[in-house]
Amino acid sequence: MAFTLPDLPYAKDAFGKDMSAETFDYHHGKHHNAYVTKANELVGADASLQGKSLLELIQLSKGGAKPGLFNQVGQIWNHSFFWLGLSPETQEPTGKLADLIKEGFGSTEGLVEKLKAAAVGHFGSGWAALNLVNGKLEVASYHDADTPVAHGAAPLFILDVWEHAYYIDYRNARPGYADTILGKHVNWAFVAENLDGKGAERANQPG
Ligand code: MN3
Repeated sequence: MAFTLPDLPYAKDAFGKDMSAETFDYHHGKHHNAYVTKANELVGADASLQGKSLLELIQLSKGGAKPGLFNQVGQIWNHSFFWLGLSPETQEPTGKLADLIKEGFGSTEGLVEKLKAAAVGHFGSGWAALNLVNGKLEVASYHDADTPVAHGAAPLFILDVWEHAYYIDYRNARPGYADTILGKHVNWAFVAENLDGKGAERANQPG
């Protein structure tokens, strides 16, 4: 079975100028799709990889074991999870998530500032992330195709900080992109759902 490009969970014009339809055309339709196509080529050429899920392929290719494959499967998972973590409408964290945010960062604004610092301070291509580690929220960043699921973290949210994520709408201004998306478009309901530790599975695909 081949991996597929997951549908976006909203219309591609739902974010207006904050993340334009043109950005989705390129970022989802071309970049994300290219990772799917290349992963399928690599799996198709190696019988030992067939029938394995996305998460299984990430596990067996990580840490330099199969870097070419890791880049593709890591990026399929990262992008699938990234799209799920965005909301066209502005939300507020509630319940247990709100309590954990207060405990770890003082306020939602405090958490957003830490995520923004991780996004803006990350040199080059990669991802800023919010993970659940030993029952606490933790901000992290990852280079290139690296992914929280390769490090045993329970992922709650990730933000793409590759230039292709913002260049159409924000040109070179990564801080403006991070401000807008983190301040207005985090799907906090999805983040809260992932407190069950099953976030990794939500962007998985069977092999
Ligand atoms: Mn991307």
